[in-house]
Amino acid sequence: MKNFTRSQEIYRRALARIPGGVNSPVRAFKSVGMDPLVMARGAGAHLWDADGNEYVDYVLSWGPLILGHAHPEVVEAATKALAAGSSFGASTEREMLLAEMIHDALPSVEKVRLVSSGTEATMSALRLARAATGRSLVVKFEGCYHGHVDALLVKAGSGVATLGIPGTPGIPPEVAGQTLALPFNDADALRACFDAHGDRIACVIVEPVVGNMGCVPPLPGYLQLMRDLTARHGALLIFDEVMTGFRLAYGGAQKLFGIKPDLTTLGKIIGGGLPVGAYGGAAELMSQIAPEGPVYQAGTLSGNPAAVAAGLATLGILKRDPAIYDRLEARAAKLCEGMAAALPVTVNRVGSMFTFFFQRGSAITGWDSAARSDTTAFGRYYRGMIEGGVFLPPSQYEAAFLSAAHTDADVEFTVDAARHAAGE
Ligand code: HOZ
Repeated sequence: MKNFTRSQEIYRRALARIPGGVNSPVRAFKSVGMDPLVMARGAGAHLWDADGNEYVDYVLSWGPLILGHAHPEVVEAATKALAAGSSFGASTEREMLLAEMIHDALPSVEKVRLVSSGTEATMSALRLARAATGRSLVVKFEGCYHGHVDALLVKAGSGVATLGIPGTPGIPPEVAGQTLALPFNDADALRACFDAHGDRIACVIVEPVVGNMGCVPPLPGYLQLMRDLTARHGALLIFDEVMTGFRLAYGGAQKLFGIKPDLTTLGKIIGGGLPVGAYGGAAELMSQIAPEGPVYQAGTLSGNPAAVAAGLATLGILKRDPAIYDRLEARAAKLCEGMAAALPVTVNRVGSMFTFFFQRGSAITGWDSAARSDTTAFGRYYRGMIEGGVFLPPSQYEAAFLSAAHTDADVEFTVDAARHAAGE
């Protein structure tokens, strides 16, 4: 049995000063019947907790670490930047370079504003969509999560779904009332929504491949329907690519599915493991953002030198070695095949993003089907995987990730651990 004494000591002490002892609810491990693990160090695909236990890591900081922990080039870029001054409250050349790299990868993003988190990105994109259309209603999808933005916590996935938090305390009903939450992948519901409210909808915001109810891909034609309906009714289409951007392909989900959204939100990988978010779209639209236009949005640490340097280094490596995506695809496929054979699960996977849903039979296409999973069995398996040295998202309703640092040996180790966890 692993020893978690130090993790537990730190957690107990944290409980007195930090709500729930954690700085983000998804770190709580509540739904898997464990106390939170406290992490100490990461290298490549591996992670060590405060007691020195080693894990193969499939959380990867919830997605940013596509190159694994502490990639030498990323570390060097960030530390050099930091040594030259941690923040100036004024522009740096790197911000312009990152904006150019993002445009180069996602041509729909002609202009981009850097912020410090995915939440800031989606909040700002929403404000811009409302200002540009002069409308208030926002359409989102049940089980999608776009950060802790007031209007977007309605029927949200991720920690909200994992912890079974009902409603949205602290959010005025007038605000939540401006959000229409539809079942994902339900074309009829989307059509009916536009028939009823089309001229009042400012935007549709979607994770083009959902990660926050577990990994759920769009059904064929569904994103195109979104594109057609928003265009026809004068609403904006926002792709929340905080998770999928530079993860599913260098050009994100929009490249993979050939859909051009009006606005894109980014985060995670573009910061290389440091705090960065971004939102962008057509130049004309983005020109409405202050100081070019009247839509106000600002940030003391926006475009932070060390974070942007880490992001530039990460994107630079992905760009010069596009075969990384082929290797991720092949290794993730191998892992998922092995896990499907070892466990009573349905596996959803797109590229290096995947979830093992503890149920078999019908396809998992949205929140209702994801929520049919056996979370008790998931918890049992989860604890077995931790014991076996594998760190996965501590929730049935999250996506796991693979990095370029994972090896075939890591994959085999993981499948073996799953066989043991399943009681073979
Ligand atoms: N999108 C991440 C999990 N689904 C967010 C991580 C967090 O909330 O801390």
